[in-house]
Amino acid sequence: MKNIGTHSFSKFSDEYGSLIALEEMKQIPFTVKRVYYIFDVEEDVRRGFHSHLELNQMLICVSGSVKILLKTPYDEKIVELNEPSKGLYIGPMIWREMFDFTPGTVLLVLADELYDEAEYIRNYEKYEVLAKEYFKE
Ligand code: T46
Repeated sequence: MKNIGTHSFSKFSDEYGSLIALEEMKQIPFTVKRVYYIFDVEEDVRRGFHSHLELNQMLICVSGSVKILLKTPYDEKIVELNEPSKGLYIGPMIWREMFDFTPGTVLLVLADELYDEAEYIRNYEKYEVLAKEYFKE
């Protein structure tokens, strides 16, 4: 699927525990301008329901598990994030919905731009029109 990628991060593990290091333009394929995390989500809650015009993000479930629906007018898949060494890259023009958060889940997100509500497409009909044009062969 275009503008989507899964990444496996190296883990430093020993008898004292584990550590994962993420650096921009290395494990993260962009410069990181913003970090946020989503937590305290009830099990029956579904979030997201939007796309971004240009934003690049890496989603990492540092604790617990969550499913992500990724959708374009031409394709659709669900990725489960359930380990801190797994990253889900989401590029521009991908509709996303996050659901099935297990209790205690923390979803960490690294983004290449500062927060800008004008860069969100939150209406699916509007998204579909723009995405059909964006993804057309
Ligand atoms: C995304 C998915 C994975 C801010 O003020 N600054 C921020 O950087 C962010 C991300 C959000 N907010 C405010 C905007 C809303 O009033 O926090 C509130 C909740 O945001 P939203 O409803 O957009 O949350 P989600 O979980 O639907 O989406 C978030 C990100 O917004 C989005 O970029 O890709 O997580």
